[in-house]
Amino acid sequence: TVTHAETPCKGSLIVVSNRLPFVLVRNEETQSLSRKASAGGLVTAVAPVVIRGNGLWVGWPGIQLTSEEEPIPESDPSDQTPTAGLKSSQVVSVNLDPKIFDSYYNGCCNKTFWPLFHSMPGRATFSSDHWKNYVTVNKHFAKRTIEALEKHHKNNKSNGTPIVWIHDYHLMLASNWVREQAEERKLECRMAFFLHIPFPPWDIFRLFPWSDEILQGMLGCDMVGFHIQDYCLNFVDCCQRNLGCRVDRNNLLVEHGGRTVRVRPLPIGIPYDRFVHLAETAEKVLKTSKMKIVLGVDRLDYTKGLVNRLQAFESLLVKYPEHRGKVSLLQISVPSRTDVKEYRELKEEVDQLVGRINGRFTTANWAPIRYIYDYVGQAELAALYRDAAVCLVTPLRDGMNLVAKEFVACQINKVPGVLVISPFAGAGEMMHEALQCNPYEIDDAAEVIHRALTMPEDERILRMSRLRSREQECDVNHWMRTFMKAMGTVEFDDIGTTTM
Ligand code: GDG
Repeated sequence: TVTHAETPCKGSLIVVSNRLPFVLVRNEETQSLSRKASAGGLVTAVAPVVIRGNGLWVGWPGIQLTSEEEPIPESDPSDQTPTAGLKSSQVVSVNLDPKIFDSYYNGCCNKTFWPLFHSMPGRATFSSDHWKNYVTVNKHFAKRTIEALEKHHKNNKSNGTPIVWIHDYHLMLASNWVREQAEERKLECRMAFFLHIPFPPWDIFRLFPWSDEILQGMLGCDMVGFHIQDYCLNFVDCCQRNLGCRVDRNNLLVEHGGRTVRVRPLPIGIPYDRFVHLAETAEKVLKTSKMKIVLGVDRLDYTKGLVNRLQAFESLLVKYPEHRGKVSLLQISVPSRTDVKEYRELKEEVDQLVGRINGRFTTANWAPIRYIYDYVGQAELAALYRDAAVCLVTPLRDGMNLVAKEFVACQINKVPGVLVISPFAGAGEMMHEALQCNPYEIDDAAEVIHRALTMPEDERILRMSRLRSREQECDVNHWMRTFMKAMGTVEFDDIGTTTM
C-alpha cells in the first residue's frame, strides 16, 4: 500500500498561467500603464483564493513591458471585478521577446498543441523552431515562478507550504525546472498542473515528435488535473506506453522519477450565482418574442463545429419547412487567434456559408441566420441565454465547454429552453438531461434541433431543473474546493493494476 502522509495544504496559491488575470494597457501619450480586467470563470474562482492567501500570479501581461521590473499598476478604485483586490506586489509579470512569443504562442501552442490535443492531427504543424521557442518560454516562466516562490517565502514565513498551480497547454514543460530550482534553493512547495483542453489518446499524442518531454514536464507536478476521467485515462496510458511508467489505472497514479503523481478529474464549473443574477437583472435584448431563437455562442474556432452547425440548421429548414419564418439561428462568434491563417480561413468559410443559407431562405420578413462576429457584453449575453428557445453546443471536440453551463444557469424563465450538446465536449459527459447531438451527423443533428424546438413544456421543465441543480452544486467554487482538497492529505491504495 502506498500512502502519502502529507499535511493538509493550507498554504498560499502561486498561479502560473500564460496570461495574467488582467491585461495591461499603455497610454500612448503618457506611457503609463493601467489594468483592463477580464471576467472569465477561472479568474473569478481563483483570484479570490490568491488574494485571501496572500499568494501570487505569474503570467504574461498582454503587452510588451520595458522590462520585467517595470512596475505593475494597482487596480483602478472603480474596478469591481474579482481581480481588483490583487495587489501589484502579488503579480509577477513575464516579459517575452515578441518574435519568440509569436513562435511559442501562435506557433507551438495554437498550430500544434491545440489541433493535436483536440484529436485533429491533420490540422497540426510540427516545427522544431516552434518547439525550441516553446522550451525557451517555458524555461523563462519557470525562472519567474522561482522568483515568485522566493518572494513568497521571504514574505510569508509561517504561512504553510505554498501550492504552485500551473495552467494549460502553454506551460506543460515548466514544472521540472521549478522543482529542481526549488529543491536547490530549499524553497518548499507543492505543485499542480491543470489542462483546460482534452488530453488525446496515445495514438494521436505520440504523433508529436517531442511527446516524451511533454509527459515528463507534466509529471514534474505532484498532481495533474483534467476535466474528465477519459482525459485522465488517456494521460495515464501515454505515461505507461511512452515512458514505461508504472501506473495504477483504478486510482489514477503514475510512478515517475521515484515519485507518485496523482492524476485527477476536476471538472470545472461556472460562477453559477453570478450568471443567475445577470439573467435576473439583464434587460430584454430580443424584441420579437414570437420568434424562437436557437442560440450559438463560441470563439470562432474550428473545434467548435460551426460549419456543421450551420449545415444542420440548413437541413432543418429543408426537412421541416414549418420552422421557416418562425425560428432563427442567432450565432455569436467571437473573433479569435486572427494571427493564425486557419482561423482567417475559417472566418471566410463561415461568412460564405451564412451568406449562402440566408440567400437561399430569407424572405421580406425573416432571415434564418443572424450572425454576430463580435464580442457581446456580459449582460446582453445573459439575456440571450435566458430568452433563447434552444442553445446549440455542438463542438467537434472541447475540453469542457462553459457556454452549456452558462446557458443552463441563465434559464430562469418559467418555461425553459432546451440544451443540445455534443458528446465530444467534456460537458456532454455530465449533462445527461440535455439532448445529445453528434455534430458529424448533419441530418441527425437537424432531427435533434427539431426535437428540441417541439419538446413538450413539462419535459423541458424537468430536464432543465435537473441540469440547473447540478451546475449550481458543482459551480466554480466547488471546483476550487475540490482542487484544494485534492492537494491535501489523501490516502491511496495499492499501485494495483500495473502492466510493467
Ligand atoms: C477553454 C477550453 C474549457 C464567448 N463569447 C462571448 C463570451 N464568451 C465566453 C463564454 C464562456 C467563454 O467565453 C468560452 O468558454 P468555453 O469553455 O466555451 O471555451 P474556450 O474559450 O475554448 O475555453 C474549454 C475552458 O477552457 C475552461 O476550462 O471549458 O473546453 O477550450 O465563458 O461566456 N462572453 C461574452 N461575450 C461573448 O461574446 N461576454
